[in-house]
Amino acid sequence: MQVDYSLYLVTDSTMIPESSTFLKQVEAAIDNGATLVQLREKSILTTDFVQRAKEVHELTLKKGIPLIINDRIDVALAIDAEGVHIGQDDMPPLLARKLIGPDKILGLSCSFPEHVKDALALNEKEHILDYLGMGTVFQTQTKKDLKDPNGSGPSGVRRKLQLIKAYNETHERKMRTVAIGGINHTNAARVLHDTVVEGQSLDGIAVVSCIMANENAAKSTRDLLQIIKSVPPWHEEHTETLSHNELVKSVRSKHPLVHHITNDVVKNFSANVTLAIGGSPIMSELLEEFSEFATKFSPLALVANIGTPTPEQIQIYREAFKAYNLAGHHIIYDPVAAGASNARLNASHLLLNSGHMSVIKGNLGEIASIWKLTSYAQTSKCQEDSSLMHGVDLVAEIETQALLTMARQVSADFKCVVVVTGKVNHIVYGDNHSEVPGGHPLMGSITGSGCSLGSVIAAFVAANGSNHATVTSAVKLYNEAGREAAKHADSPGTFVAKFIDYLYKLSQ
Ligand code: 3NM
Repeated sequence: MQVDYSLYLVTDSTMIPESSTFLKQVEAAIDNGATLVQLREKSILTTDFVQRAKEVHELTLKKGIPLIINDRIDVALAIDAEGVHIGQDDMPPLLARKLIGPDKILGLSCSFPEHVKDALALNEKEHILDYLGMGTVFQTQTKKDLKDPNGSGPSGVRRKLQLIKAYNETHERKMRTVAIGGINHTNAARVLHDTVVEGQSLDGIAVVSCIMANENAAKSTRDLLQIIKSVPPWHEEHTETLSHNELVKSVRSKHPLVHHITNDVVKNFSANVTLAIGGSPIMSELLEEFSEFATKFSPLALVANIGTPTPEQIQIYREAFKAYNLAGHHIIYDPVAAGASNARLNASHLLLNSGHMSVIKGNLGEIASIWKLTSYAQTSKCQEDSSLMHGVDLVAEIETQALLTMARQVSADFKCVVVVTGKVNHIVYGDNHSEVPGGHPLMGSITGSGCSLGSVIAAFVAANGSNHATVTSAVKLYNEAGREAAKHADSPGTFVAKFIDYLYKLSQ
């Protein structure tokens, strides 16, 4: 049976809005695009479970979509449901398969990569499992006894998909996958598109409260389906190729807003850099206004410069990411000193799971730290190289080839342009790679010269879209201004003024 897993409704009768009933919610979902249904009842009498299963089965049969019963194989057999879903602590999959026979659908919850490995190993000998439910992606109130209550984020799903990919490449009968846990309209696109590893993608998303607790379950289902079917703005192909001069010019003519959430020490400088190239800076950490910015202003991009990531700051970034992703605006992520401490790396882990970034910019040490958060980190030999680096500054040179591999893998996992700054800057996006000569040593003696490159990239990306050429152009302009300024200044103070001047002059 070819099953469409794209929008998997898991029911819960404890969260129905007062204006509706359990069956009405399920029917609304089925009529508006749910592609399969799992009946999940945790505290209900067997007689009631069977009755409910029959009622739901009638609805699913009418639409020709499968009904899966959670845990209760006896109920599934009693009503001849199309399949069963089991958890790690339920009936062992091997026995479950024996009981339901070879033709029914069998799914298993997998919270950790080890669960996935075990499930795949089980399928090596004979066909046992059809699909894996991969959770918990984000925190959720719906299920209480979760094995991974904080959620693995998209990065956790990628790790599991790496395993699935290896399996599916060598097996005719593919293991299918859905992600579950805290998925809703604000994050479904990210879950589906940002988790793809080298062509292996999820087959669908599974949701409970997003439909079952919704006052308008029909609309909620339709909206989810629309998200599933469309390409998010950050994945759209950019076919227009503008020259460097055209890209520079368009920043001045479009006058993009660049919202900075950045550290105090660079705010003034970053604002001046933005103004010099024709952008308009906003420095705001007032999370109440982020949604308004995101819906009201365009072109607009956000610079998220991770200064000191306190819990309050993290909350501010997360609110901003939500608002900007939802409105389709670009975010430039600058993981300042990401490898200096575990706390900083954990903050980046959390933040990169909280939103889609269009560009990640950092020096070699920072990008190597971010690489540790990728699904490649466990297996690749780059790990040895990355352990040589930490903090804001690079403490060991690595081969360009290793650097590029790391940058490519960060780009592949986070689906973004990666800028590795240094004596030579590397810009990597998918198969594209460009090298841009660095600025001048005097840039290292003023504060904010690293951070405000983020402002320039943001202005370029807001005006021209996030693609390899646009980001390369921004890096080129910035470093050229540094080199030109140094020709007319031999000390840091004068250099600051000349640098701003040359950003202004070169962007005319
Ligand atoms: N299983 P919602 S999370 C049923 O992690 C279930 O395996 C999970 O509910 C897992 O869509 C979950 O409302 C509940 O967040 C998901």
